[in-house]
Amino acid sequence: MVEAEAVRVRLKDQTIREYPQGITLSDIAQSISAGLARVAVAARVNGAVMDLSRALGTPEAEVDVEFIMLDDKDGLEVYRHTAAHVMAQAVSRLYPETKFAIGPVIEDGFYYDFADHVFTPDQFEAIEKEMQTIIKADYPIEREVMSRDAALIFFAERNDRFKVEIIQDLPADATITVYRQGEFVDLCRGPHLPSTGRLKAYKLLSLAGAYWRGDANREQLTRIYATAFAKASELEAHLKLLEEMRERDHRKIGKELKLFTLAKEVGSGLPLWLPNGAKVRRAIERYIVDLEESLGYQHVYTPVLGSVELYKISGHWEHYHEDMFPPMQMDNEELVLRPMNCPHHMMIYKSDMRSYRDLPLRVAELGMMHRYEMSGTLAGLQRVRAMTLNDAHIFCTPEQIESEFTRVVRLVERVYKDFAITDFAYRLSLRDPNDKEKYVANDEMWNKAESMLRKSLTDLGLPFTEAKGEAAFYGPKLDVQVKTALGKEETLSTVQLDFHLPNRFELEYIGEDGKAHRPVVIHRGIVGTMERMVAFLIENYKGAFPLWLAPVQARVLAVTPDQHEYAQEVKDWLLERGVRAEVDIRMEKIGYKIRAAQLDKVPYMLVVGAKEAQARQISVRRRGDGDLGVMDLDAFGVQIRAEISARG
Ligand code: TSB
Ligand code: ZN
Repeated sequence: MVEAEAVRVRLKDQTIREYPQGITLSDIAQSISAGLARVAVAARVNGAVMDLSRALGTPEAEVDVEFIMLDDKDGLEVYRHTAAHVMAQAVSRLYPETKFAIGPVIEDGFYYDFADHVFTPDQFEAIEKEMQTIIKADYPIEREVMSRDAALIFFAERNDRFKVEIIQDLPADATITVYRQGEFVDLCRGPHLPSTGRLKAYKLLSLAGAYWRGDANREQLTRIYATAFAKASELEAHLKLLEEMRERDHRKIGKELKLFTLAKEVGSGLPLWLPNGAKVRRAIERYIVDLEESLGYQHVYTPVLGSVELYKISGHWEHYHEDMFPPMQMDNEELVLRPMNCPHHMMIYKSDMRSYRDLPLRVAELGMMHRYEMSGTLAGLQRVRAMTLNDAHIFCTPEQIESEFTRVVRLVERVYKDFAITDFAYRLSLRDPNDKEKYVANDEMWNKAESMLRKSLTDLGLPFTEAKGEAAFYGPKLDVQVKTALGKEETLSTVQLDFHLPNRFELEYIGEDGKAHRPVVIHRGIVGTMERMVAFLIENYKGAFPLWLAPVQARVLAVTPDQHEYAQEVKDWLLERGVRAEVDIRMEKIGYKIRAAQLDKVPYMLVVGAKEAQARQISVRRRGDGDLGVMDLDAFGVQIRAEISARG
């Protein structure tokens, strides 16, 4: 008998232990302490995460072994990955016709994509129960290496079309592993927990549609989102957080406060602004147009349609085609819904002779545009197909770029302050030099524009991150990133440096030297699209808009029908003074009306009873502050108007 050679294992505390070759990681854990063996979920072997059932075979050098627990990110990932398998096993027991696509771990949980069975949320309980049975059975989870051919035969025999396709895409010499727990086998790279019994707290969360391989032309699948945590208390805390996020979702609040609606009959991604939402939007539009005019912007109006020719000149046709609605033929013209306002503004620039004295020329518009966004990405007002952008194109000389850019950044800061937006981050969005299709080809131009933007940001002392592949097709951008209630990152404001469109449109100005020069264009959206901004604000304020933006700023509540007339009078008086007011003259008790106004998040409730009516007074309640006492109507008018203009 040949004696097995020893494996030298270096543990995390740098101690070295020797074990017989072939020892498993779990035996090593056991040899250190029973407690460790109980809590370890996997191990890092020379940096690579592995199953505890793996044996150490290399006798030569030392092997670094570090046991991973659930407080380690990799550990939690292994745990959730096993949870995905347990969920799939439960599904295959309950609905044997189901076919399995992929089931990866994601931030805060995992999902599995399924086909051939129609899932509904009311099946979740049964699946969770079956998972419990599988956990109780405590099946060991076994890793098995298969050759590509063997794996193909194995999964083809089971008609697992998705797994077969995945294997077919792997190279011939790929090491393929499957994981087995009880009767369930899944193609998987692992690693996994040692046995199903290690799983504790888990929950199925939601259903969503998904495409096989994320490709809209391939088969549609059903995705079950779920999550798992080491402890029940952690799961509970997470579910509570999810609930709070859902409570803040602008789609939910938008419905409750009657701000906007979407109708299948109108079309996907085409929102309808209800009176309340329209009031908020109008307040924002007035605010930003006034502010921009005070800063030297020239507001214009241009049509939502443009000829295909225009977009061929701009380059949208070549680089942005996929985001555009298809063209329509009329007489001898081919027209498209514009996806951006820039080409129209280029033509405004070109409508007259320009000299250096006219620059910077800041052409602004609340410009409506249409984009063909993928249906799966549409979300309430956040991502739509018809949108209005607080847009401007600043035409300037190369020397003016820096100061104009700074002015725009200052404007962003000012607007965010007025809207009380504090949670945002700057992102320098660069091109991906390998993506030849998306970006115009001109290395020199890109290098120049990108380094100019980077320098300006550094000079301004703004903290920013950089992202490749996020630039516009014509130039790099400074994007202002925010997070939605559901945790998704979106761009709200954008400032873009463009040397491309001025060339394409052959823009010129006469310089001091009397010669023709080419201007530069800064594209910028401050409020961004009305749609995305209002979606963001709804979530930011949880529906409780500050006074200056609230759809209804004051609601007059009549105590009895005797005060209906006076209530109407107060409302009209306020309306005339530019305060968005309404009455509640329903046949309800005053307590009910106050609660209703609170639910509607109305900032001011003006209660009018017999006494108030007689003295031309109102009893004032403020959202969050309660009763402020009785006031003369005139005094209240002065106060609320001052408060509105202060945007407090
Ligand atoms: C700033 N030509 C520039 C403009 O001059 C432009 O259109 N830039 S953009 O493509 O980045 O779009 C401007 C802003 O519109 C984005 O930063 C984003 O805030 C908003 N936006 C883009 N797509 C959508 C959409 N589908 N739904 C809602 N808002 C959107
Ligand atoms: Zn533009």
